[in-house]
Amino acid sequence: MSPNKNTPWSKQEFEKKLREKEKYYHINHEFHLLMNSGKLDKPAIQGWVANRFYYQVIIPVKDAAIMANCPDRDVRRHWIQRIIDHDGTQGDEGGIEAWLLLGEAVGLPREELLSHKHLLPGVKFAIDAYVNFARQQPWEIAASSSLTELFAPTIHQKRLDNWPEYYPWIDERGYHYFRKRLTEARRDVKYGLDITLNYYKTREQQERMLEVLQFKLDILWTMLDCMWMAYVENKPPYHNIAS
Ligand code: AHQ
Repeated sequence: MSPNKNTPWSKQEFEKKLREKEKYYHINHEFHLLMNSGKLDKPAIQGWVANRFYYQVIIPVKDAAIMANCPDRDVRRHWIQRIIDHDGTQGDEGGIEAWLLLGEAVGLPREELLSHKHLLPGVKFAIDAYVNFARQQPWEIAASSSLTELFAPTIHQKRLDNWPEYYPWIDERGYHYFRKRLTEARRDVKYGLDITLNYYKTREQQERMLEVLQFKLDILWTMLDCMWMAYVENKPPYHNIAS
């Protein structure tokens, strides 16, 4: 351990501090605990797929914002792959298309996802906070906020393991997205971690990075808080207001 609170952490210590944030990852949110134990009903699964669609379409916009702020050609050559992974390219329709297939697999037509008619206001606010953060922060800080994906492979694997058993009504063609992310997330994390461990030099900067990661963890957690109110408590915004 570094001797005092002003000494920068070694790269190993810094990475350990980042990974210690895993307990705050949204896999531990009660919405995901219900989901991964088969206790969500169909409207709740559909609501989650529809609301997460806004996150999926915003990710490439967020990554383009990072690239727009990044003057380093080599970094952009790496980072552009994230946009291609979601927007697709000739011969690979990409993650947004795969999520639309997930929508159809849970019984939601493409138009319903594309219209964002199910998007909850609080989910939109949380996700818009992420893309605005990426637009306004130095590219290295915005890039490091993607490191919640340190914990993502487990969450995709859990869905692949649990959903077929608990939600047999879901067409298995919808699972392509989760399989795709298992490898893409691991590749993205390697590069994102390299940028992060090399960019934050002083102890103060390293402590700031832990706050940046907590900000992104808060975004993911808050999204599920909104979905809990709407799909578990059945109390979406204005549920008690006579129309
Ligand atoms: O499907 C996800 C994805 O493409 C990304 C990109 C990355 C980022 O740039 O912030 N984060 C992320 C995540 C995806 N899926 C989430 C999930 O629970 O399925 C996890 C999320 C993340 O951990 O940030």
